[in-house]
Amino acid sequence: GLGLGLGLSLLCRYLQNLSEDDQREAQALFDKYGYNVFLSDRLPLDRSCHLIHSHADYPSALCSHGFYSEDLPSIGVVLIYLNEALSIIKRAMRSIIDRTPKHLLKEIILVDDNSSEENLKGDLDMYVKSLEQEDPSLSIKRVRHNVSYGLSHARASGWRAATADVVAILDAHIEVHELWAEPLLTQIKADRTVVTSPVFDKVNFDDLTVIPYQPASHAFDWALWCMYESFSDEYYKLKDGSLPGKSPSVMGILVAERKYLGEIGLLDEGMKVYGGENVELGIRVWTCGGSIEVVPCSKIAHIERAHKPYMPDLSKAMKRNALRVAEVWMDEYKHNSSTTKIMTPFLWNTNHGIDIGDISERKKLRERLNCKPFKWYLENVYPKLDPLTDLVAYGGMRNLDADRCIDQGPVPGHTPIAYNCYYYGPQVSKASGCQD
Ligand SMILES: *[C@@H]1O[C@H](CO)[C@@H](O)[C@H](O)[C@H]1NC(C)=O
Ligand SMILES: *[C@@H]1O[C@H](CO)[C@@H](O)[C@H](O)[C@H]1NC(C)=O
Ligand SMILES: *[C@@H]1O[C@H](CO)[C@@H](O)[C@H](O)[C@H]1NC(C)=O
Ligand SMILES: *[C@@H]1O[C@H](CO)[C@@H](O)[C@H](O)[C@H]1NC(C)=O
Ligand SMILES: [Mn+2]
Repeated sequence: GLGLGLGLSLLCRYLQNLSEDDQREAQALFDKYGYNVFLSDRLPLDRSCHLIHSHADYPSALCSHGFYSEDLPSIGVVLIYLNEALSIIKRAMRSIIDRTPKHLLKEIILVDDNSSEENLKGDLDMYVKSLEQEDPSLSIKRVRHNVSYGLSHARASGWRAATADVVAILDAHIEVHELWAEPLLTQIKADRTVVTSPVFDKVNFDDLTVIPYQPASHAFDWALWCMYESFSDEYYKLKDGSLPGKSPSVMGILVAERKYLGEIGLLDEGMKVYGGENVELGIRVWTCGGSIEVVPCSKIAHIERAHKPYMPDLSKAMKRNALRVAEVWMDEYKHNSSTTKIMTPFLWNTNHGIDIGDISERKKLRERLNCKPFKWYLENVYPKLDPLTDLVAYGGMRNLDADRCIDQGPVPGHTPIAYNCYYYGPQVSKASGCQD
């Protein structure tokens, strides 16, 4: 979408300062990965100075060293990737090792979803070896797929390789902040049925600087595309921004008790490529007896990529995955006629013609866990998802003369702007983007 215009001009300014050869190389790397690999390759792996943040505004002692017990569950960190840049994966691992207490970090599990990049073989092996020499007590496991199964399956196979009490399933284009794990582990120790998410800071794809984001809950629209939503009114009345807030879903990254995640059905591995798995998890956790929290004291910096390396057009897989969610979890809300209309931009109407695969196992799971209806979820967990019963129309708004659509402008402010019509993401909703 739209941060793109602004971002590319930043990238251009970065490129202008390079020699012509370097410019060509940097541009080619950017086109391939969707972020500035040329710069990443030249930044230190432990760039802690960029990541320090202050919780001085918070009234409670939360978010500070000394607040958290030493006696917390152990954590295993799963990093999934498909043709991610080597320096980005190394920096993620470096940050996890440097910023997770040694007695809590049991393992790091690298899940390669069939990358073709050669340097993710030998060169990454060498880096892993050097980390093992540095700390022989840390277990670094490798899972390599010889087929790209997509995000859900990759995350699940990382979970299967884990042995720690708690599993953190992360993207590989992240850097964790100091004190990222303790707040999450504290919540999970108190309640094993809580699935947690850190707050993401944004890492610009062009200059790789870290932009802090305000804590917010993770939600989604009727196209099951994720977006940020405010916490409940009750939450803000407590006037302590360091407190965990209830969230309808997760954006993608999640930290949960390992066995509990298995008990409630892990992830829908019938989903392909990308999208929808986070919404499915959100609805399932809440309706089947658990809960989800975004924990402001825990922060992870995450690169919002300019484009994703999986395939040129993600929308087909996203529709397919979203239809699986609707079929299994959304009861009458999936064929309610006006709801169907809402979903039409994404071909959610009755004749979508998409083969969504076998959902019988997921339906059985829902029955076995005796999960509450979707209506309960709407009323109790996510009342801000408006059923739009008096909806007149839904979709992009196009100026016929200029052939331009209303869209969300760049940060800060997201002031509406006119932009090429692509009828996707913020052009049809206020969605601002998912993790992946
Ligand atoms: C490019 O170089 C100019 C002059 O040295 C400097 O002011 C500017 O910040 C640089 N831009 C980037 C993006 O590095
Ligand atoms: C897996 O990787 C191999 C080698 O790069 C490639 O030929 C094959 O197409 C990939 N499979 C899938 C399903 O992506
Ligand atoms: C892929 O891996 C599976 C199990 O690890 C193995 O049985 C199969 O032969 C492999 N396929 C290819 C094409 O390498
Ligand atoms: C769906 O239909 C029911 C009646 O069958 C109606 O009460 C409800 O308002 C409709 N909901 C939506 C989302 O349109
Ligand atoms: Mn991501």
